[in-house]
Amino acid sequence: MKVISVALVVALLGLAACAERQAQLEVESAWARATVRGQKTSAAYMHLKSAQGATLVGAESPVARIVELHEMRMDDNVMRMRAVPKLDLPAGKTIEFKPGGFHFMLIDLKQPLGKGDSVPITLKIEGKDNTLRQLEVKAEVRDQPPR
Ligand SMILES: [Cu+2]
Repeated sequence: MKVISVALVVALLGLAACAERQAQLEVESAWARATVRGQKTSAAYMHLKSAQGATLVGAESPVARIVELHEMRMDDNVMRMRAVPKLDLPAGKTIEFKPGGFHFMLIDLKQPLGKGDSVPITLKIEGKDNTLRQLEVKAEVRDQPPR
């Protein structure tokens, strides 16, 4: 009888760990580009990895009136930027937001972004179970990408 109850506890713990992992999104190297005087837009970058797979459906930040997901891509030898409504984060794959690629466009900044500041960005993540979660990320303000 004792063996069975131990096994049950282990199973329950395993289940809890699994649910936790599903909620989790790994975020690394989050940074936002410092602004110069009068600049009203900037961009933020980070690496995202979802263990179970999820969809990034939006973002917001107290420092900008609007935050959009953008993608830069070459189009007939011209670098173009376009807004993407949402972005799939396949299970276990690192998606890099970086200059020249995906970025969070910070539009209509309410304050200048000074080097060394920390900018909160709230990511809106839709899980495979269709639940919407919010995750706050702190992006370090820098004038160049972290190495
Ligand atoms: Cu952009």
